[in-house]
Amino acid sequence: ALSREGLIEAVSAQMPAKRWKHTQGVMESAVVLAEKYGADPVKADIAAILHDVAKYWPVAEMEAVIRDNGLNIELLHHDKQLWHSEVGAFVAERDYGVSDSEIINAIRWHTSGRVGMSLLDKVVCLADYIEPGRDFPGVEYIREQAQRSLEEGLIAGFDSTISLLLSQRRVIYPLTVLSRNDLIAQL
Ligand code: DGI
Ligand code: FE
Ligand code: FE
Ligand code: FE
Repeated sequence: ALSREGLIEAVSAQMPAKRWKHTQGVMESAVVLAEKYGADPVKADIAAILHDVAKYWPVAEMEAVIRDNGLNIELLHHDKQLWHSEVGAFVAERDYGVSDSEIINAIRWHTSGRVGMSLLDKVVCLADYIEPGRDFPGVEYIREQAQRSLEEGLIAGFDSTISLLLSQRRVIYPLTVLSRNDLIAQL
């Protein structure tokens, strides 16, 4: 496996500067949330470094990796924006030598969430919403809710994503809704 510095070098080289800046923000927020809520900050940091590693892969390459490796084929029927987390989790293990399943899962579920999100899944997914560089409408409310609990923060985050998708008449990936409902059930 690569060292932390090696990972940073390899991942940052795969994306435009603005996406690397976002990733650095997610690293910072993920460590803060991990410390506040009792997750492992070292794992949060590594998952954050890698979470968007596949974000700029050509669509055809993402599709090939999903098909050729028995990943979640269902995703191919949904928005391409959802593919990079599945592909990222796979390449983190295959190409970057990450063997920790908690880290791999946090990468895999960072966009949609899942039913029964782990503590680390929640930290990374919420950090992705609230990192300091984010400035979409409603982000301040999500940051406030994130101070109350991981679940409140994530519900606010998923609600904003679902609202945006509704307003744009886009298809909602069912797992996004199931994740949001499951978080409400956890309150
Ligand atoms: O990769 P990031 O931009 O940092 O953030 P992300 O991994 O949370 O991806 C956000 C994108 O994914 C955004 O364009 C909205 C899209 N997305 C998230 N959930 C759904 C979705 N798109 C559809 N169509 N359906 C979803 O349920
Ligand atoms: Fe992402
Ligand atoms: Fe996200
Ligand atoms: Fe991200």
